Amino acid sequence: MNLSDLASLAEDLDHSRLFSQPRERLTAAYPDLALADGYKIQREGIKIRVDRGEKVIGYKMGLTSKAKMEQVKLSSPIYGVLIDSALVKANGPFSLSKSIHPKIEPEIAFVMGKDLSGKVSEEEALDACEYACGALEIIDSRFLHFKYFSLPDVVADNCSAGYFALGPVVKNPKEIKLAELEMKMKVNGQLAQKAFSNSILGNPIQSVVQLCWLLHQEGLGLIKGQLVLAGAATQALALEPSMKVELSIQDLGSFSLMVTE
Ligand code: OOG
Ligand code: MG
Repeated sequence: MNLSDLASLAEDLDHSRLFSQPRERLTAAYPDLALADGYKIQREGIKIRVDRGEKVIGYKMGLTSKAKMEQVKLSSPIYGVLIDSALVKANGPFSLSKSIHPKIEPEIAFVMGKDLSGKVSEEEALDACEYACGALEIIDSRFLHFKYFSLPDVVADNCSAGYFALGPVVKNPKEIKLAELEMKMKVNGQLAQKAFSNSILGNPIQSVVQLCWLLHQEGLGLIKGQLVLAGAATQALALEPSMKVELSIQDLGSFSLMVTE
Protein backbone atom coordinates (compact mmCIF):
# COMPACT_ATOMS: atom_id res chain seq x y z
CA MET A 1 0.00 0.00 0.00
CA ASN A 2 1.25 3.49 -0.73
CA LEU A 3 1.60 6.19 1.86
CA SER A 4 -1.38 8.21 0.67
CA ASP A 5 -3.71 5.18 1.04
CA LEU A 6 -2.29 4.54 4.51
CA ALA A 7 -2.74 8.21 5.42
CA SER A 8 -6.35 8.21 4.24
CA LEU A 9 -7.11 5.14 6.41
CA ALA A 10 -5.52 7.03 9.33
CA GLU A 11 -7.85 9.96 8.61
CA ASP A 12 -10.89 7.66 8.53
CA LEU A 13 -9.92 6.13 11.88
CA ASP A 14 -9.37 9.58 13.38
CA HIS A 15 -12.82 10.57 12.17
CA SER A 16 -14.34 7.45 13.78
CA ARG A 17 -12.63 8.34 17.04
CA LEU A 18 -13.62 12.02 17.01
CA PHE A 19 -17.26 11.35 16.15
CA SER A 20 -17.61 8.04 18.08
CA GLN A 21 -18.67 6.28 14.89
CA PRO A 22 -17.38 2.73 14.68
CA ARG A 23 -16.37 1.46 11.26
CA GLU A 24 -15.63 -1.78 9.48
CA ARG A 25 -12.19 -3.35 10.13
CA LEU A 26 -9.49 -2.29 7.68
CA THR A 27 -8.65 -5.85 6.68
CA ALA A 28 -12.15 -6.26 5.18
CA ALA A 29 -11.13 -3.97 2.30
CA TYR A 30 -7.38 -4.67 2.55
CA PRO A 31 -6.96 -8.35 3.46
CA ASP A 32 -3.22 -8.17 2.84
CA LEU A 33 -2.64 -5.34 5.30
CA ALA A 34 0.66 -6.17 7.04
CA LEU A 35 1.65 -5.44 10.62
CA ALA A 36 4.15 -2.86 9.30
CA ASP A 37 1.26 -1.15 7.45
CA GLY A 38 -0.67 -1.11 10.75
CA TYR A 39 2.20 0.78 12.41
CA LYS A 40 2.44 3.18 9.45
CA ILE A 41 -1.29 3.95 9.74
CA GLN A 42 -0.87 4.38 13.50
CA ARG A 43 1.99 6.86 12.94
CA GLU A 44 -0.02 8.81 10.36
CA GLY A 45 -2.92 8.96 12.84
CA ILE A 46 -0.64 10.31 15.57
CA LYS A 47 0.74 12.87 13.14
CA ILE A 48 -2.80 14.12 12.47
CA ARG A 49 -3.30 14.64 16.22
CA VAL A 50 0.10 16.28 16.75
CA ASP A 51 -0.55 18.65 13.82
CA ARG A 52 -3.76 19.58 15.62
CA GLY A 53 -1.79 20.55 18.74
CA GLU A 54 -1.93 17.38 20.84
CA LYS A 55 1.28 16.03 22.39
CA VAL A 56 2.88 12.59 22.48
CA ILE A 57 3.63 11.74 26.14
CA GLY A 58 4.66 8.09 25.87
CA TYR A 59 3.61 4.64 24.79
CA LYS A 60 1.26 1.84 25.76
CA MET A 61 2.18 -1.78 25.44
CA GLY A 62 -0.62 -4.18 24.62
CA LEU A 63 -1.18 -7.93 24.79
CA THR A 64 1.53 -8.42 27.40
CA SER A 65 -0.44 -10.85 29.57
CA LYS A 66 -1.96 -14.26 28.87
CA ALA A 67 -5.36 -12.98 30.00
CA LYS A 68 -5.34 -10.28 27.32
CA MET A 69 -3.95 -12.53 24.61
CA GLU A 70 -6.75 -15.02 25.30
CA GLN A 71 -9.41 -12.31 25.41
CA VAL A 72 -8.43 -10.93 22.03
CA LYS A 73 -7.18 -14.21 20.51
CA LEU A 74 -3.97 -12.57 19.33
CA SER A 75 -0.61 -13.33 20.80
CA SER A 76 2.13 -10.86 20.24
CA PRO A 77 2.96 -7.72 22.23
CA ILE A 78 2.18 -4.53 20.31
CA TYR A 79 2.49 -0.84 21.12
CA GLY A 80 0.50 2.32 20.71
CA VAL A 81 1.17 5.99 21.43
CA LEU A 82 -0.12 7.95 24.44
CA ILE A 83 -1.43 11.45 23.81
CA ASP A 84 -1.67 14.16 26.51
CA SER A 85 -5.41 14.70 26.10
CA ALA A 86 -6.05 11.03 26.93
CA LEU A 87 -4.97 11.49 30.55
CA VAL A 88 -7.91 11.71 32.96
CA LYS A 89 -7.76 12.57 36.66
CA ALA A 90 -7.55 9.76 39.20
CA ASN A 91 -10.48 9.78 41.66
CA GLY A 92 -12.49 11.93 39.29
CA PRO A 93 -15.38 11.28 36.93
CA PHE A 94 -14.96 9.57 33.58
CA SER A 95 -17.60 10.46 31.01
CA LEU A 96 -18.59 7.85 28.43
CA SER A 97 -19.64 10.58 26.01
CA LYS A 98 -16.44 10.56 23.95
CA SER A 99 -16.07 6.79 23.59
CA ILE A 100 -17.70 4.15 21.42
CA HIS A 101 -17.66 0.95 23.50
CA PRO A 102 -15.05 1.53 26.20
CA LYS A 103 -13.54 -1.13 28.44
CA ILE A 104 -11.29 -0.72 31.46
CA GLU A 105 -8.20 -2.67 32.50
CA PRO A 106 -5.69 -2.64 35.36
CA GLU A 107 -2.12 -1.69 34.53
CA ILE A 108 1.20 -0.50 35.91
CA ALA A 109 2.82 2.61 34.46
CA PHE A 110 6.43 3.75 34.42
CA VAL A 111 7.88 7.21 33.99
CA MET A 112 11.29 7.35 32.36
CA GLY A 113 14.03 9.15 34.29
CA LYS A 114 16.50 8.73 31.42
CA ASP A 115 16.44 8.08 27.69
CA LEU A 116 16.49 4.38 26.82
CA SER A 117 16.77 2.60 23.50
CA GLY A 118 17.81 -0.56 21.72
CA LYS A 119 18.38 -3.97 23.23
CA VAL A 120 18.38 -3.37 26.98
CA SER A 121 18.39 -5.65 30.03
CA GLU A 122 15.77 -5.59 32.79
CA GLU A 123 18.40 -3.95 35.03
CA GLU A 124 19.06 -1.19 32.50
CA ALA A 125 15.33 -0.63 32.09
CA LEU A 126 14.85 -0.47 35.88
CA ASP A 127 17.73 2.02 36.15
CA ALA A 128 16.15 4.20 33.49
CA CYS A 129 12.67 4.24 35.11
CA GLU A 130 12.24 7.00 37.63
CA TYR A 131 9.04 5.68 39.12
CA ALA A 132 6.17 3.25 38.85
CA CYS A 133 2.50 3.77 39.67
CA GLY A 134 -0.83 2.05 39.15
CA ALA A 135 -2.89 2.89 36.06
CA LEU A 136 -6.37 2.26 34.73
CA GLU A 137 -6.50 2.19 30.96
CA ILE A 138 -9.79 2.77 29.18
CA ILE A 139 -9.46 1.09 25.84
CA ASP A 140 -11.88 1.72 23.00
CA SER A 141 -11.99 0.33 19.50
CA ARG A 142 -12.93 2.26 16.42
CA PHE A 143 -14.10 -1.01 14.86
CA LEU A 144 -17.68 -2.29 14.95
CA HIS A 145 -18.60 -4.37 18.01
CA PHE A 146 -15.07 -4.06 19.47
CA LYS A 147 -14.11 -7.17 17.59
CA TYR A 148 -10.53 -8.26 17.22
CA PHE A 149 -9.69 -9.43 13.78
CA SER A 150 -5.99 -9.06 13.28
CA LEU A 151 -2.91 -7.39 14.69
CA PRO A 152 -2.66 -4.92 11.77
CA ASP A 153 -6.22 -3.68 12.46
CA VAL A 154 -5.60 -3.20 16.18
CA VAL A 155 -2.17 -1.60 15.67
CA ALA A 156 -3.55 0.78 13.02
CA ASP A 157 -6.20 1.78 15.58
CA ASN A 158 -3.39 2.82 17.98
CA CYS A 159 -3.89 -0.43 19.92
CA SER A 160 -7.38 0.60 21.02
CA ALA A 161 -6.00 3.56 22.97
CA GLY A 162 -8.73 5.62 24.59
CA TYR A 163 -8.02 7.26 27.93
CA PHE A 164 -6.01 6.45 31.04
CA ALA A 165 -5.61 7.54 34.65
CA LEU A 166 -2.50 7.28 36.80
CA GLY A 167 -2.53 6.37 40.48
CA PRO A 168 -1.36 9.02 42.94
CA VAL A 169 1.21 6.80 44.73
CA VAL A 170 4.56 6.68 42.95
CA LYS A 171 7.48 4.46 43.92
CA ASN A 172 10.95 3.84 42.64
CA PRO A 173 10.43 0.50 40.87
CA LYS A 174 13.65 -0.82 42.44
CA GLU A 175 12.18 -0.28 45.90
CA ILE A 176 9.13 -2.49 45.42
CA LYS A 177 8.71 -6.16 44.50
CA LEU A 178 7.66 -5.24 41.01
CA ALA A 179 6.87 -8.79 39.89
CA GLU A 180 4.94 -9.76 43.03
CA LEU A 181 2.35 -7.03 43.40
CA GLU A 182 -1.26 -8.05 43.91
CA MET A 183 -3.54 -6.04 41.61
CA LYS A 184 -7.30 -5.88 42.31
CA MET A 185 -9.91 -4.13 40.24
CA LYS A 186 -13.25 -3.63 41.98
CA VAL A 187 -16.52 -2.48 40.47
CA ASN A 188 -18.96 -0.86 42.90
CA GLY A 189 -17.04 -2.40 45.78
CA GLN A 190 -17.09 -5.96 44.36
CA LEU A 191 -13.93 -7.67 43.21
CA ALA A 192 -14.08 -7.91 39.39
CA GLN A 193 -10.54 -8.83 38.34
CA LYS A 194 -7.44 -9.87 40.22
CA ALA A 195 -3.92 -10.79 39.15
CA PHE A 196 -0.34 -10.56 40.24
CA SER A 197 1.96 -8.19 38.41
CA ASN A 198 4.07 -11.08 37.13
CA SER A 199 1.20 -11.89 34.77
CA ILE A 200 2.61 -8.98 32.72
CA LEU A 201 5.45 -10.71 30.82
CA GLY A 202 6.77 -12.28 34.05
CA ASN A 203 7.68 -8.78 35.30
CA PRO A 204 6.14 -5.50 34.10
CA ILE A 205 9.62 -4.06 33.48
CA GLN A 206 9.82 -6.55 30.57
CA SER A 207 7.25 -4.35 28.84
CA VAL A 208 9.78 -1.51 28.86
CA VAL A 209 12.50 -3.87 27.61
CA GLN A 210 10.32 -5.16 24.75
CA LEU A 211 9.00 -1.70 23.90
CA CYS A 212 12.57 -0.40 23.55
CA TRP A 213 13.33 -3.19 21.12
CA LEU A 214 10.14 -2.61 19.08
CA LEU A 215 10.85 1.13 18.92
CA HIS A 216 14.46 0.47 17.95
CA GLN A 217 13.29 -1.25 14.74
CA GLU A 218 11.72 2.09 13.80
CA GLY A 219 14.82 4.07 14.74
CA LEU A 220 13.08 5.36 17.88
CA GLY A 221 13.67 5.16 21.62
CA LEU A 222 12.15 6.19 24.93
CA ILE A 223 12.85 9.73 26.10
CA LYS A 224 13.28 11.00 29.67
CA GLY A 225 9.89 12.02 31.04
CA GLN A 226 7.89 9.71 28.78
CA LEU A 227 5.32 7.37 30.22
CA VAL A 228 4.97 3.67 29.50
CA LEU A 229 1.80 1.68 30.22
CA ALA A 230 2.97 -1.90 30.68
CA GLY A 231 -0.23 -3.59 29.43
CA ALA A 232 -3.21 -5.03 31.27
CA ALA A 233 -2.72 -7.76 33.86
CA THR A 234 -6.27 -9.10 33.38
CA GLN A 235 -9.05 -9.05 30.83
CA ALA A 236 -10.75 -5.72 30.18
CA LEU A 237 -14.29 -5.02 31.48
CA ALA A 238 -16.98 -3.13 29.56
CA LEU A 239 -17.81 0.21 31.17
CA GLU A 240 -21.34 1.29 32.01
CA PRO A 241 -22.71 4.49 33.53
CA SER A 242 -22.64 4.69 37.35
CA MET A 243 -19.86 2.15 37.75
CA LYS A 244 -17.25 3.05 40.31
CA VAL A 245 -14.06 1.28 39.26
CA GLU A 246 -11.31 1.05 41.85
CA LEU A 247 -7.79 -0.23 41.34
CA SER A 248 -5.72 -1.31 44.36
CA ILE A 249 -2.16 -2.43 43.93
CA GLN A 250 -0.01 -3.59 46.79
CA ASP A 251 2.63 -0.88 47.53
CA LEU A 252 1.10 1.42 44.89
CA GLY A 253 -2.10 2.39 46.69
CA SER A 254 -5.69 2.70 45.44
CA PHE A 255 -7.63 5.08 43.28
CA SER A 256 -10.89 5.05 41.40
CA LEU A 257 -12.86 6.44 38.51
CA MET A 258 -16.55 7.25 38.66
CA VAL A 259 -18.17 6.47 35.30
CA THR A 260 -20.79 8.96 34.11
CA GLU A 261 -22.95 9.11 30.96
C1 OOG B 1 -5.71 -4.02 22.35
C2 OOG B 1 -4.90 -3.21 23.31
C3 OOG B 1 -4.38 -4.08 24.40
C4 OOG B 1 -3.41 -4.15 26.70
O1 OOG B 1 -3.20 -3.59 27.78
O2 OOG B 1 -3.18 -5.35 26.52
C5 OOG B 1 -4.00 -3.34 25.62
C6 OOG B 1 -7.10 -4.27 22.87
O3 OOG B 1 -7.28 -5.01 23.84
O4 OOG B 1 -8.04 -3.73 22.28
O5 OOG B 1 -4.15 -2.15 25.80
MG1 MG C 1 -3.95 -1.65 27.92
